[in-house]
Amino acid sequence: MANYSILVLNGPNLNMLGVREPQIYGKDTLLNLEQRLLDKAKTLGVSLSCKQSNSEGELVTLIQKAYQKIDFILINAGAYTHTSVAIRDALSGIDIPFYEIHISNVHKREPFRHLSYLSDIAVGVIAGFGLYGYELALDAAVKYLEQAHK
Ligand code: CA2
Repeated sequence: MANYSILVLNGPNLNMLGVREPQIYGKDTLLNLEQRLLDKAKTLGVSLSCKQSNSEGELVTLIQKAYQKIDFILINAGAYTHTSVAIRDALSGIDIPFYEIHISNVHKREPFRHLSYLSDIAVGVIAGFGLYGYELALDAAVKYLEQAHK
């Protein structure tokens, strides 16, 4: 298998995982989640890097830097999902397949969370599986890449 590179990008406030609102986002910290994903990536034989930023511009820069370096992106853009044309443009400009991830089921929350600027250009969307959604997404990304490069 080729050594695929996968980038996990987390947006604003996700650095607060495990610190506040455990009833919505769970008790696990971002650091724990990233470590679990790194371990899983090792088992799957892929390279993984994890980044988080609270800033829209920095997320755009991180997406741009992935150009021609990263094979797949797993992104939870947090609240920017519902507002950011800039993140959408960055993702559509680099031609890297991505999954949109949400910890909560955004569709059973406030109506403003039902709109996503990313869903229609994503390969897939995962929402409502808690932090396990990232692991599902990592498995699915590897399957996607294997299939695409057959
Ligand atoms: O469900 C998700 O993953 C969201 O992307 C999370 C965003 C929210 O704005 C989206 O509508 C859905 C919010 C992230 C906030 O993360 C926190 C984590 C722990 C404590 C406080 C905030």
